[in-house]
Amino acid sequence: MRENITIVILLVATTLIYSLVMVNVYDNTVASEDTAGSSAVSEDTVPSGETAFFPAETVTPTPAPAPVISEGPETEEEEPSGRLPVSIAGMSICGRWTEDEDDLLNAKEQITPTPTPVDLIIDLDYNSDVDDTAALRIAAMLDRMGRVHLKAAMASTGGEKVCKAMHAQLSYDGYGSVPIGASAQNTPGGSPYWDDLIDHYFTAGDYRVYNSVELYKSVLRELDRIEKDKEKERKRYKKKFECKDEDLPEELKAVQKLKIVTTGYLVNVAGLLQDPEGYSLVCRYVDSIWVTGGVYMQGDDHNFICTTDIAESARYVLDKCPVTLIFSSSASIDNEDGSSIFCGASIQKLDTRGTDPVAMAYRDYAKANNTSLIGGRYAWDPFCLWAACLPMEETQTHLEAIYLSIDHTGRNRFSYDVPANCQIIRRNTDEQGWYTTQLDLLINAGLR
Ligand SMILES: [Ca+2]
Repeated sequence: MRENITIVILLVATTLIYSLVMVNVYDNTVASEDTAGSSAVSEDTVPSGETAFFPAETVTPTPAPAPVISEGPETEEEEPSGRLPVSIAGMSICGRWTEDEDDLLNAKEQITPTPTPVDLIIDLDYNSDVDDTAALRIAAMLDRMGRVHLKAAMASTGGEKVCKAMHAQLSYDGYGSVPIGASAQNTPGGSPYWDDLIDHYFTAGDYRVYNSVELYKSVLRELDRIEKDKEKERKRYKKKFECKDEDLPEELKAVQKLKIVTTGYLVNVAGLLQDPEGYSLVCRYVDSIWVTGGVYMQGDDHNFICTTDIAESARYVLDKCPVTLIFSSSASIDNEDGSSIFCGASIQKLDTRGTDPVAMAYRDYAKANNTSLIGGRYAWDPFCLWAACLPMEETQTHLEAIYLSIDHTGRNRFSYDVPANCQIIRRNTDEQGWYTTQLDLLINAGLR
């Protein structure tokens, strides 16, 4: 009896295996016939039962893996050359590179996700120099990677063109919905790259522009609403568990705050602090303000001295700012031998089609100034933005307490002789190439 059962089981199993083999042979034959003459599997030749090559528009987004910028494991696997392998979802970026001249694309550190992305407002002059475009690109890429939430982009230069140009770049990077703040003081300005960016990438559809002080307040009011809801939760929790504030879970204790990074003039931030509601909101919901500016140990920085109003704005912010104020001074990107961190060289090489807005801006700037940016441009703005948004152990930076004074002309002076009133970003190492690589990887991540 037992032998009969065994024979029956064997027969059934053999039949099943035969059926499966034949189905597989049939599917492979069909796929092979459909793809004759082509080594690639096309969207039209999806083997039955497989989902790997669905047309892009039908792919259901899956939870993103950890964003990684890394050198990657040493394997025999062939790497594509000529472009960084970048996932459009922005969740996987590999810094490996096969061409010797592009060795600066070999990242030596990893960027890993933070549990809670930093809410960020970036405030740019986006006119007189071109590194603002690199800073805006890095802000968008860090958002794409889940490292920041880019809540708004402010222009500290006046006029509508600068707002349209910023919107154009953001649109290219998929961030056309980010609201734009127009200069609170309508500081005059012009730029060699605005027209090019507007002509190529401006779309009116999702263009939203506001007075920058009003936009700052609007974003901060949203944090106020979140905090008020959280306060109700805290009360409910304490009542339910009959406990005190210190017994609350960490996620209920924490107040959500944002970071402001300026890469231009401080006119908008000064306007925000002069506004009573704005000042109150900054006190409660701004973690820190990171400012690109300051000549170390003393000197004339364009971001402080450009006009009398700009100088007064810088003085006002330095004097009145109620939260941590951090400066990315010349010492942040300069070595003592006078050399500096540059970035933006590789995006120009990689943009072979001439369509990337950051590369476009670098080329326009070089042409207008009758110079070459083949080696990149000073990394003043992108460095400050990058250092502000990521943990300092990742950016190989630290903060140093210092005293800063700014006179009526905007001329600044740092000093260690008196109690500190701010901090400056310092690098842990003089290896400028490492910092260039980190910045360029993020800039290049936006390349299509
Ligand atoms: Ca700038």
